[in-house]
Amino acid sequence: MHSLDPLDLYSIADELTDEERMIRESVARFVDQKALPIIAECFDEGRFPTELIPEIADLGLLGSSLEGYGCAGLNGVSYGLICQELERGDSGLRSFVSVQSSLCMYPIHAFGSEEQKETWLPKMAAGEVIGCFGLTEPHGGSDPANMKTHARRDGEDWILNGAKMWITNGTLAQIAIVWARTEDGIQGFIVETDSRGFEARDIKAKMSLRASVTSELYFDNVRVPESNRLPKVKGLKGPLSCLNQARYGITWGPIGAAQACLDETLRYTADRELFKRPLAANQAVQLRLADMARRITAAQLISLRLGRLKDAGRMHPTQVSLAKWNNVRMALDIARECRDLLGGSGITLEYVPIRHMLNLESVITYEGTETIHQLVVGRELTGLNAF
Ligand code: TGC
Ligand code: FAD
Repeated sequence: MHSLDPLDLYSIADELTDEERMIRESVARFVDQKALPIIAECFDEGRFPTELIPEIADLGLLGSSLEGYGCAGLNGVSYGLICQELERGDSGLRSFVSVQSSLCMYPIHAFGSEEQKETWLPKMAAGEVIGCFGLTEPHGGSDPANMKTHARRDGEDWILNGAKMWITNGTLAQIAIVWARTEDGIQGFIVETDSRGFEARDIKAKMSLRASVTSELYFDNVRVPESNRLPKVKGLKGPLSCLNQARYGITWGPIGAAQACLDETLRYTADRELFKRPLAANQAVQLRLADMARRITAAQLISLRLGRLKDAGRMHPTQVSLAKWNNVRMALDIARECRDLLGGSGITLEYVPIRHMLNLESVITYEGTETIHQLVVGRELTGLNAF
């Protein structure tokens, strides 16, 4: 009966190059064989599967779109497909790779000295050094311009004081990219996490992104050498440029989460018989499934177009905002619908929707909340800043 792939109704796969298709397939294989068998248990136990890091690195997924320094130098669409397949497994896996690649390796590559690049990037690509990215502070993440963490010059060093909140990979990391206020504006520092005065504590009792490490960072007179300051950027555009990269990947990731939910729900509603017919044979159910396919297709087309714009050097931050808003909202709504269509079974970790649904509650908040992205689009349309 099927002539189209239900998870790819518009044959997006045909629009990919051979290399892009091969990358997607190799990450999909890794997710199917290595991640899916353990991820529900990791979520239940509230632990990130660190045992997968070496294979993630061997596949070239860390800093995959950077050139040189042991990185794979792939294009933007390939990075998007990597995010999509990882998030088909779990948002925590994609988060790990987003933070390492877009929020830690990217700023070193874009804003670091040659010495910083040579010191850190090859080890980060190999998964031997893990990074975290400290922008958000406890008093309000949406408004990073109101940052309190500060660094003052002391001879050849800087002295860092303050705190960061909700930091992915915080207690796993050997280095933290920390954004701090200085006399000369906001600047970025590579803070080695074994420095005196640095402390990272895990945030417990999370109901979302349970297979991911989320931490608080504290800096109590941490001494950072001038050689660890990122020399090539000043101001909020430094961290916001990193966010453009990560948010771009996040437009793809939730497509994978939504596909996983729809895939399982198609099988479940075909097998389950109620009122003497398969659940999927009801019009009210098919309307819901069709709507999911419609929204996934629209998201796929948006991300592919965005990726091609990125690879042509023409991606605009407002386009990223629209795509992040649309695609995360799409996936969260679909995960909730699928959870419902699975009835009571939908509340267990035996099926994927509730895990994706809970994860996506974080994804819609981090990297700019849904409202922030709506306001970015509003500002573009009207020329009026409503923040
Ligand atoms: P605004 O006054 O508009 O701009 C300040 C400076 O930044 C420049 N800029 C950008 N540069 C690059 N990319 C962008 N997207 C940029 N947006 C603005 C701008 O040109 C200006 O530069 P200059 O040279 O003139 O000084 O900034 P604003 O203060 O009005 O802020 C606007 C707003 C609200 C959009 C921004 O503050 C924002 O995006 N807030 C949300 C913060 C956020 O997304 N935090 C995310 C933290 S990291 C995270 O969540 C990681 S989760 C990781 C995971 O696990 O996957
Ligand atoms: P707030 O900024 O306090 O926002 C609260 C509510 O107010 C939201 O609904 C928001 O949309 C709304 N709001 C804000 N401003 C306006 C306005 N002008 N008009 C209308 N409504 C508004 N940060 C990092 O730096 N590094 C990380 O690695 C990282 N990882 C994270 C991992 C997880 C699991 C989570 C949950 C968060 C992570 N974050 C990270 C932080 C994340 O970026 C912030 O949570 C996010 O930016 C929102 O900040 P906030 O939580 O302080 O909410």
